Amino acid sequence: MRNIVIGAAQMGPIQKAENRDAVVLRMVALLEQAHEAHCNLVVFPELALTTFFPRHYMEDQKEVDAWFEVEMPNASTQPLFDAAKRFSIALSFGYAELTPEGRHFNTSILTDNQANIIAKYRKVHLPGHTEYDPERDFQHLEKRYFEPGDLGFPVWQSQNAHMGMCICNDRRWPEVYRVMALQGAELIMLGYNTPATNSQQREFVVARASSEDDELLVHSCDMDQCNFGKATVFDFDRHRRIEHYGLITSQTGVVLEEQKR
Ligand code: CDT
Repeated sequence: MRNIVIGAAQMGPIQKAENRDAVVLRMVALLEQAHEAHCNLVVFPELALTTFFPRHYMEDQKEVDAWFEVEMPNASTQPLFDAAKRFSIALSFGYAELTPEGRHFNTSILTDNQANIIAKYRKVHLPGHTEYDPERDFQHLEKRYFEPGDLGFPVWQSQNAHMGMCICNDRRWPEVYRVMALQGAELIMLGYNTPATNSQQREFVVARASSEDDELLVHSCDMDQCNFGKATVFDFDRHRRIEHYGLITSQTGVVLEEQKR
């Protein structure tokens, strides 16, 4: 049996003033719980190390860049990597990545159980807008601060399973799952960061710094379930009808100018 015990590390709100060291302490506390629960893998949210800064409009690029990591691990995240290695737990978490060439991505990584980074994904589907929108109670400026990921949707072999990653808004696109499934993905790690309603956003943005809302949900996943029925009715490789799927890959229909942006 290929069993992976997975911890979904749901984190409460992170305030603007909360620094990375404080956030990493919260993440390490969740890792300790994961160790108690015998987790093999823990998945943290999108942009896990800071507040969700695309809510805030900034013009000064220096101010923007301060939310980004220029290397990983770094001094602030090293305690997280150390704890993961000590507990032999693989990690996946999201952060804002600034490359040596000055490119900005909304990124997530995967480590092996010795805290070595073995995989990286850069968010492809960036929601929101590029300019300040006075109509909105809360901004969503991912398109301003990031460029679309340039790594596609790769799949990696780790823990005896095929694994892929995507981030938040990517989850709304069936193409994402399909592209990874066609490469044999059995497990997709997906961190997200998205308050559901305006009033929830107001509460999170304005009022609370909530390590008390941090929570670990644990499930033991039998990866062999991915092969369920493969020999018979559910052999999707065999029963596909690609001659009928053209609409998925070709751009069709009416595309309004504003949708192209
Ligand atoms: N973080 C993220 O991708 N959130 C989006 C909501 C954006 S609202 C403009 C989501 O799809 O959940």
